[in-house]
Amino acid sequence: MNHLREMLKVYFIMGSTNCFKDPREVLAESIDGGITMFQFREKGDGALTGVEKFNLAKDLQSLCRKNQIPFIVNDDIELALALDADGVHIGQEDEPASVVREKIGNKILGVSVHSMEEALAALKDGADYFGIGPVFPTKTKKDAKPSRGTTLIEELRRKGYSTPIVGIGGITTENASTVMAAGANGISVISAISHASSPYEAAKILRKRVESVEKVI
Ligand code: 3NM
Repeated sequence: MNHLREMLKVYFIMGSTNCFKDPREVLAESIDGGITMFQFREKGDGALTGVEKFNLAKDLQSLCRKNQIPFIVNDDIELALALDADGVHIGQEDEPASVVREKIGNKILGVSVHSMEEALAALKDGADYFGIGPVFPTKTKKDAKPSRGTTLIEELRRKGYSTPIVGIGGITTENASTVMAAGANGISVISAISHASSPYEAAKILRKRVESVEKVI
């Protein structure tokens, strides 16, 4: 899936609780700046539910569609199916990846992994890409594990696994290149774009940083 590698380059994740202004505006600006994939992650204190969540997801998906940006849903398989999203991203605490794979057919399936064991299990269950983090300390996810740098990304590459990987957690315009150099195909960020005074500029700089690192995988 070489195409997926391209799509993972600048993977913007957010929901309404991550934004200081209308999420539609934030997403539109980030798309103009050059994000390559989007994940709707409506979580945390004050997160929307029910019809409000559905309507926001629909609006964000339609922005993505207009701009040929893949639209991925975090955790909520029913929402992903109802919207006919391009894919789903799940963590270790969600339904097993094998069950999710059955439900979503050939949609994109991303799985967050934190160890070699989790990575191998996710591969067996049909994951298309791994989210590996937190690479750096993050304040965005309250229950994030301690940051571990790029060790797991490097280990997977050293052992010859070519599965597409995005790093996540505390990634900024300053440190994005480090993650790419370790063997990731892209970076996923929430606050580096959603909290930026200009999501457009932030996305543009992140894209530049990611593309300035020569990829071997
Ligand atoms: N998952 P920011 S860290 C959603 O380690 C998420 O699996 C993580 O937000 C993991 O880019 C994280 O603002 C938060 O640090 C990322």
